[in-house]
Amino acid sequence: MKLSIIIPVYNEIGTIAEILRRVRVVPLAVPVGYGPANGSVVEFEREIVIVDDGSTDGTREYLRTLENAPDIVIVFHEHNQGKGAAVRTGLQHASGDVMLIQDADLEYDPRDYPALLQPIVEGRSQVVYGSRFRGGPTKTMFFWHMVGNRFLTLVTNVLYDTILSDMETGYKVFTREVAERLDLKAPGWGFDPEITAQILKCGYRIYEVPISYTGREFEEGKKIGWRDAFTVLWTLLRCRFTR
Ligand SMILES: Nc1nc2c(ncn2[C@@H]2O[C@H](COP(=O)(O)OP(=O)(O)OP(=O)(O)O)[C@@H](O)[C@H]2O)c(=O)[nH]1
Ligand SMILES: [Mg+2]
Repeated sequence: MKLSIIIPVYNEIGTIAEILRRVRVVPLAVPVGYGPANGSVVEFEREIVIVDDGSTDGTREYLRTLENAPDIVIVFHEHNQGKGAAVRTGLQHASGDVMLIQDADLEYDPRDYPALLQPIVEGRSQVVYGSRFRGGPTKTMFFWHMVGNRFLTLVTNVLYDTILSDMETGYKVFTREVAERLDLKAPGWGFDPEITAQILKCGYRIYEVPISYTGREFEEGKKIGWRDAFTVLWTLLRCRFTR
């Protein structure tokens, strides 16, 4: 099986080389402890799909130096369009059986990949989210971000009748079958609610596994702000009440 690791990148010159190093070295052997293949190990081939979203800080020039790497596909957006647009471009260029979204900062840890892939290889789910709120090792960050995350996840649960603990997580993993049913349109921070809404409206149950999380500080480039919560809320409502 092949894993496509989709990395949307916008002005991450401080972290792009390190995240690529981490993504490339992490072992992708997933033990199967369930179902007919119990006892076997599934080895994933890896494909890294990087989408530069119009970076202006040198990230683009750095990525140009990697264009001939055999394990990497790189796509450049002429202008900045937002994370949602970057992921959509990434999905269009991905050839794997399973898709995994990986942010280009260092907040999420690729060592969680085997745990994220396990419910898929065991045939328990087509969609897995890594949750920062299910007891994994996490750096304790901002109180109001936690409140915002919990609130947006609660709204998702009420509107779509589910019990997620972390709708906004960066780690979203799904099969090609799911990817082919998506019709993503939100260019920016509407990405997470839109993909979650479409997955749930298709009738898939999302499997959650605990992941580790090392949030960055605003001085380190953290960009998300409280205004972005309104985009998320609006997207949740729009997707719930329109087709
Ligand atoms: N902020 C931002 N990120 C983008 C954009 N396009 C692609 N990305 C990438 O999407 C990923 C998520 O962005 P982040 O800024 O880390 O978003 P976040 O983790 O929700 O918030 P912060 O870490 O607080 O900034 C990163 O890999 C970005 O480089 C864009 O237009 N804006
Ligand atoms: Mg981030």
